[in-house]
Amino acid sequence: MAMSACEQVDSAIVNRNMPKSIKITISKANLTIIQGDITQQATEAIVNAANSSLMGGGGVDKAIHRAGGPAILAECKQIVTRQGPLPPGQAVITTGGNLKAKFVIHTVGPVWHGGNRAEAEILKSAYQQSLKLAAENHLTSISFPSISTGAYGYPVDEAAIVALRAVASFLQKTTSIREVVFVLFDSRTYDTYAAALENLTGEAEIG
Ligand code: AR6
Repeated sequence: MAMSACEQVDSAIVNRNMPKSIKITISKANLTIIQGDITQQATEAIVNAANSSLMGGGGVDKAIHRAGGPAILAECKQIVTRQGPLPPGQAVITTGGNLKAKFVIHTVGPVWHGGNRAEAEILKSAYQQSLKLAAENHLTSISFPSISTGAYGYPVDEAAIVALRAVASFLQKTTSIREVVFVLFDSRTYDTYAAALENLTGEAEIG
């Protein structure tokens, strides 16, 4: 009895310290989910869950501008001067400044209003426009945070399904992109994406 209690304690410690990740293959690309901080990612681009002003904010937006330095905001200002505020569901690209990632792709997810204001379409578009922009710039790897599920209030379980489906359907087409990583900040968000990914891989479309 004492022995098995000990083993349980050991395995609990191992599980707590184990890096969490799941990787699947879709067409020619890997899709990975991990728990972590997106500012530390070394993919060619990382995606920022920005707001339409592109002037920074809280959450992942704040973390990216802080880690990447002022060159990112300088380019965002030029973009807004040129084309105005960025509508939800659209994406633009800037330098990554001091980040490991060479580029930041800024997109704006929907604010959650209950689900009847085209939130799912806008969220899908935010992912797909970001991927399209990456492909147009001949990039091969990109990391995403969980867009809209922080300050914008989108329920994580619903957002995870939209996000994974949007990426999976993009990767099924011909594209330069070979690696997509979802970098999920907290364990509840990671676990929700892990469950959604397991459900989706059970479906023929991305098996
Ligand atoms: N790495 C990865 N994910 C992160 C990080 C990080 N360093 N920091 C936070 N997250 P949010 P939204 C997670 O609020 O809901 C901003 O003020 C966070 O835990 O950043 O799209 C913008 O300027 C959550 O799971 O973005 C906009 O005004 C996820 O990133 C507004 O918030 C998204 O949370 C956008 O809201």
